[in-house]
Amino acid sequence: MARVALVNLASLPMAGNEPIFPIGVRCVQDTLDRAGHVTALVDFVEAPGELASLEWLGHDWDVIGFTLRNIDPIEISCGTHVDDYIAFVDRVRRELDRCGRDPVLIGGGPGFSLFAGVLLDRLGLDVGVVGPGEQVMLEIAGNPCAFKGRKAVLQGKRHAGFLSETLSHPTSLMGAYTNAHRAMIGVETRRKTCYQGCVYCPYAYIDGDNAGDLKPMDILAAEIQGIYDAGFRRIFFTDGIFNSELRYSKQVVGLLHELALKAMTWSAYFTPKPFDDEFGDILVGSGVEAVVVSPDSLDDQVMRNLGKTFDTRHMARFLERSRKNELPVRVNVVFGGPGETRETVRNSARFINDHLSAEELVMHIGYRILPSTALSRQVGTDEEALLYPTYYPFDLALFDWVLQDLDARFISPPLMMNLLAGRVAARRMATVASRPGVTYLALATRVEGRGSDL
Ligand code: B12
Ligand code: SF4
Repeated sequence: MARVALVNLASLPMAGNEPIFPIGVRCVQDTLDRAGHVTALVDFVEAPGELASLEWLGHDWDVIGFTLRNIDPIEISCGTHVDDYIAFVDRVRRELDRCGRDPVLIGGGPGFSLFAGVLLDRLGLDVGVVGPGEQVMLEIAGNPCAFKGRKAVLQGKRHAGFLSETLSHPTSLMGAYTNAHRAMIGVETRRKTCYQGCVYCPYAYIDGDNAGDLKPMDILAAEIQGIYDAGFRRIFFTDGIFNSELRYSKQVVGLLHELALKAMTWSAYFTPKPFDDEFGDILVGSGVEAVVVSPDSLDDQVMRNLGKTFDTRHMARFLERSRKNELPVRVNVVFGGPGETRETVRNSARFINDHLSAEELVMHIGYRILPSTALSRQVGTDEEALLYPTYYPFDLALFDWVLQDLDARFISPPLMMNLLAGRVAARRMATVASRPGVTYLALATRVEGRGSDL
């Protein structure tokens, strides 16, 4: 039996961070608890005082695990969370040294997984875990000494308990997060890597080989009921694509109808294909808050370049179906992908102007390049170089083109602020040449004045 502290670094007060319920690290904790280990989850939303006091370090932990959800802040122009993580873990290490303690230090979580190699080193950890953490953490807790000083990145493994164990969360942690304005909690329905291959997307890498496990309906029902009873009224299903397997997605939506939880709403990332009439019908009255799709461009060539397996015809059909059923829709568009030109911006803007209302468009400029993606291979950059926000090369005139081409109804004050912040951030970034003819924008250095106060 080991003593394991799990620290939710996503709950640190950081510029551009809005902590959300830490479901990933809760999965890990739940598995360790079931195996009889003694655990504590240190969360600074639940217990803000623990940040200054570090009282939790007063116990003799065998293992301390840090979960890093996001590397990038919500508004990417705010910079990066990396410096804050480094400063905090340094502080923890100094305190451990002072007390003469030397537990095994582990890193994990989706953001960590992306940069496991470089973060293992910069945070000074013993082991880093890529992908699902339950099984590796069981191995580590089973024999902590064997992992001390290992300096290795381990690949997460399939966790069979996903199919049989109902995840229920501690009341005080749930209470801390239901207090947030319109609090939303993540719910996992599947452990399955996305079948599409978008060039910028690292999900297949982060999720690892998850064997395609689909959570049984009775377990899902119990989890959703528990969340509801704790006071949450908004769910986000965390799948890469919620409706990639229509049959199963229909069962999940059917379950929500059956549960009929008053005022409960939900959302997820959807794809316009597969999306049939029956699915459109079943979504009606299920509490779906927004059917979020990410064509990212609405120019067929750029969509192909991005690796999308659908085109503007599918988008038009999806919108038609949604209108028929009066479903609320959100369409994510990111200008500045591979092959974006003056003409392709015009094409996307034309589709947007013809098909969308102002509140249906969510728009950004610039593709943040992440490691282990086709985009990172295209520009020839490695994990280390990408740690600080780094963008696929795009023409800075994009900001003007978008403003010229979109109808006035899309140009709201928040959008203008967003574009302005993006433009300022882009100007602040260095233009880096990666290989002949390829340059990209990178926030390449430590952000001034940040990361020292945690
Ligand atoms: C669902 C999701 C969302 C939902 C979250 C809904 C909710 N309330 O939970 C929404 C849409 C709101 C969202 C928003 C954002 N997201 Co998001 N999101 C995801 C997604 C698709 C799934 C995350 C998830 O919950 N998975 C299910 C849980 C159970 O798995 P998990 O957290 O990975 O945990 C497992 C392992 O990581 C590991 N593990 C976790 N902790 C630990 C600890 C230790 C010690 C160990 C060993 C292992 C371990 O074990 C767990 C169980 O197997 C991921 C992509 C992905 N495929 O992971 C992006 C992802 C996490 N998001 C990302 C980002 C950037 C964001 C935003 C900042 C985007 C933005 N600019 O607004 C915001 C930030 C939100 C916030 N306030 O923090 C990035 C983070 C990396 C980065 N670039 O910084 C990801 C990886 C996507 C990407 N682009 O690469 N997101
Ligand atoms: S569809 Fe979504 S989850 Fe799948 S590869 Fe593309 S961006 Fe990633």
